[in-house]
Amino acid sequence: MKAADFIDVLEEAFGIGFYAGVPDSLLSPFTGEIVNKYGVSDKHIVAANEGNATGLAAGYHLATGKIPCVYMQNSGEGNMLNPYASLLAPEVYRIPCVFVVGWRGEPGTKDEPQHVFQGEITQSLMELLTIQTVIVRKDMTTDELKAAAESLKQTLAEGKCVAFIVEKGALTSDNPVKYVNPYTMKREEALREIVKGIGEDIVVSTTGKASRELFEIREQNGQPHKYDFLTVGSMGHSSSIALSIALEKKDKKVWCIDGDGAALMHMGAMAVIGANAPHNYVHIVINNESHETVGGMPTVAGKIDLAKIAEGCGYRKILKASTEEEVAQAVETAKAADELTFIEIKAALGARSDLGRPTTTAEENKENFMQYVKEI
Ligand SMILES: Cc1ncc(C[n+]2csc(CCOP(=O)(O)OP(=O)(O)O)c2C)c(N)n1
Repeated sequence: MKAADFIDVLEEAFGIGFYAGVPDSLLSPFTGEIVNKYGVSDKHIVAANEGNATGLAAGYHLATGKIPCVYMQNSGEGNMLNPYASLLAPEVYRIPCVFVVGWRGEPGTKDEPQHVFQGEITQSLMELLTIQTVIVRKDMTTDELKAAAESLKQTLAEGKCVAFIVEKGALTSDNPVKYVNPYTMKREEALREIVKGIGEDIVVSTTGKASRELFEIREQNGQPHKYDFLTVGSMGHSSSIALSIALEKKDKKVWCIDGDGAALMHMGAMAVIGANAPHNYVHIVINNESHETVGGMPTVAGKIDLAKIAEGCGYRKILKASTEEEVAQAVETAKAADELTFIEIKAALGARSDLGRPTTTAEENKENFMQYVKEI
């Protein structure tokens, strides 16, 4: 089904006029059409995390009495669960909302390890939350969707929430959005410079293509993977993982390679890092001002000053880079420093089309890494 038709049906049936969410590659035809229609505006907010999106949806309903729509990858269910269960739920404020959920790891399909369990529990979790669900399958017609939407009208009128769980490939678009930013150095080029400069230090890398590129750079360099903990899921938590490693391994340098979307998703972690201020911790944010991995929808990182936030949180040394030379220089400075350091790297959008995925399992990655951390 065309994503534009899907949006028309939802808007006609439910009167939706506000969207908030975190993008998902599987939903990119849908989010692209929202961008085509509303841009990024007060009718369409790219949220920091799915809980943030759910809060925004609640505010929209309180202000207008109308029904909001929250979109997300199914990995965001955990983030939305708290504001759903303690704010939107009929047992609390009874606030209606339409969730559109990308179904990664759908049982019977092949997907990455971080999506398998979440994929298995996606629908049952919604049911546990008493959110009525409709599965949007690849062969669903617009008339079938209209009938499904019709059957949900009463539920929403009662102030309850509903969810459309979208199968991979079910929504398509003829008008994909091409996202751009003003920077020239690609994330992978920055990563190559980082790897060159850090030697055998410990690395914790973030969710998405940054970890996939890091894995391939190690392969190409003939290096082992034991230095790197690849945070393939749990977006936004790599900086916290790195913090407690740094606190335990005080005589080893620990580098967190983060993304702007991930740093924003759980930005409170930066305050906790700053307050603990381990001298051996370097927090790098590769800021392409977008969720590049899942299609490039902008984050708000282009409109705020991450380096100033780090400074305000108590990071001692703040460095910036936007060319390979500047990255090499910043990495050298951070390696020599004996204090909590933040490096903001401005990067372009885009990645190699032949980029692979880690060939070792998540558990193998953990075991190699733990063995290395134990030895040093
Ligand atoms: C809780 C959660 N929501 C959404 C996603 C889907 N997702 C995977 S990577 C990614 C974008 C990450 O953006 P950023 O940290 O800026 O890194 P970039 O892809 O730009 O390198 C998103 C939204 C996810 N994995 N987890």
